Amino acid sequence: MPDPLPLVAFPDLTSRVEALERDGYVYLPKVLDTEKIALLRSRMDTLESLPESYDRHDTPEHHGFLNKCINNTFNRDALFLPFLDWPGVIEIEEAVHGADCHVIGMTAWLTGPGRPDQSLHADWVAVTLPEDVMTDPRIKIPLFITTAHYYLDDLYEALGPTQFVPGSHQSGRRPEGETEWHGAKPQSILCRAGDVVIFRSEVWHRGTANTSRQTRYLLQVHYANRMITQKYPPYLNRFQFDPGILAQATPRQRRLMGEHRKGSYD
Ligand SMILES: O=C(O)CCC(=O)C(=O)O
Ligand SMILES: [Fe+2]
Repeated sequence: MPDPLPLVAFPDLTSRVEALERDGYVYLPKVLDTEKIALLRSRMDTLESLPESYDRHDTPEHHGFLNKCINNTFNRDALFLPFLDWPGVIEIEEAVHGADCHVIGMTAWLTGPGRPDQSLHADWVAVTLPEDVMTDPRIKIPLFITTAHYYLDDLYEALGPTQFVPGSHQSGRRPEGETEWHGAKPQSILCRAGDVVIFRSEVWHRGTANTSRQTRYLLQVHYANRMITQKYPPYLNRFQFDPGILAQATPRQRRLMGEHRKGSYD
């Protein structure tokens, strides 16, 4: 078993942004306190899945293991609204995606005992390029999409941590059935409850098997450059912002949800 992924807490915004660009991920310890973690977990327990929103709620009884995935969480309960622009995270996101960036999705995800390994994947590779082009120092691929993972458990191998393949965001492509990149193998993120890891969509990664007797709780917030639009299902006039939630949203939160200044194509 390879060592866990090195988790370095960089001291300031500049070095955190550099880490995200260079390493493909950045680690932020102790972002949430125990009270907030407990609140989020209990609210995630009670949220009900809406099949039309592409939510998922597989149960151990009917599907072999718990897999509950709730989309648009910011719109389901005001507790989640501040996670559009949580302090410490939003500064990094605005630095890499621009001050006019979007939150393109927010998901509460419970994975119970029996959840199998995911296959190694990249969430999105905007431009596929040959490796020698990727390693040319003149080439710097912008960060188009990143995800902030709010871990709500102390992670250990049996709980099914996320694994990253270090350096794989420099491959210029998605993995094609491979399990390593230039000898680098998937390494587990063994962080503490309340820690956050932000990663580029090009990083080869996977969620791993939950062989414990415990459910893993994860909040995912997906950010993107302004030109990339929100993915809030259901589509074609059926997604509705909750008026009560919208009434509480700050101008920045409204902008993250799509109330941006007019630009090309608007
Ligand atoms: O479950 C995890 O830790 C990672 C999930 C993931 O990468 C995905 O579903 O795209
Ligand atoms: Fe993924």
